[in-house]
Amino acid sequence: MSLTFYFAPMSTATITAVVLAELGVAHETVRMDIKKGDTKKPEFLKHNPNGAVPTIVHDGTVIFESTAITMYLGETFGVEKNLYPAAGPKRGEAMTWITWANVTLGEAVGRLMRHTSSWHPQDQQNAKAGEAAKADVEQRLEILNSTLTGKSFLVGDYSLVDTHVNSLVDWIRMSNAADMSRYANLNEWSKRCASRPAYAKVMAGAMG
Ligand SMILES: N[C@@H](CCC(=O)N[C@@H](CS)C(=O)NCC(=O)O)C(=O)O
Repeated sequence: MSLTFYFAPMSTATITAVVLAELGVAHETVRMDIKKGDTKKPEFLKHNPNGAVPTIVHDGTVIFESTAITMYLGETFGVEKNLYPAAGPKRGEAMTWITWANVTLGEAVGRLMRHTSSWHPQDQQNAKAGEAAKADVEQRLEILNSTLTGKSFLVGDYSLVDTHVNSLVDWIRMSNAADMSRYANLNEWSKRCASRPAYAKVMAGAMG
C-alpha cells in the first residue's frame, strides 16, 4: 500500500493531517510551500490541476478536495477503527456534516474573508456584502451549536466527522472571523475534539 499526502502548514490540509493522525495510517508527507509556488509546479498540477492541498495519492489514485479525502479515508481505513460509520444511515449523516462544513459553513466564511480580510484585494471588497456574510457565518455556526445540544459528538461517538468539522471551526476561532463566545455547545465540543492525542500531535507542530 502506498499513500502520499501533499501538505502545507496553516492550510486546509491541516484537516487531512488530523484525519491521518487519527487513523494512524502509514503515509509519506510531501511538504509544499505555497508562497514559493510549489502548488503550481507542473509535477504537482499533474496530480491536482487545481494546484491546491490537501491532495492524496493512494495506490496511484489521486483524491483531492478535503471533504472527499476525509470521506475516502474514513470509508477505506476508518470503519474498522470505529472512526467512520459503515455504509448506511449513519454514513449518510457523516457525509452530511462533512459536506456542510465546506459547502455551507465554509462558503459563508470564504465570502466573509473575501469582503473583510486584508489578505484579499480591497478594490474587490464590499462592506454590505461583508456584513451579509458575517450574518450568514453566525447563523450557520448557530446551526452547529444547536445540533450539538445534548450531544457529545456529531454522529454517535467521536468520529472523523468531528475531526473534519472541528478543524474548520478551529480555523474560524483562530482567525477571529466570528465572536465564538455565544456558541457554548460548540466550544465544549471543540474542547472534547482538542483532547484527542492525534489532534494534540498535529497542533503541537509535528506537521506544522
Ligand atoms: N476546496 C479545497 C480547498 C483547497 C485550498 O484552497 N487549498 C489552499 C490552501 S488553504 C491551497 O492549496 N492553495 C494553493 C495555492 O493557492 O497555490 C479543499 O477543501 O480541499
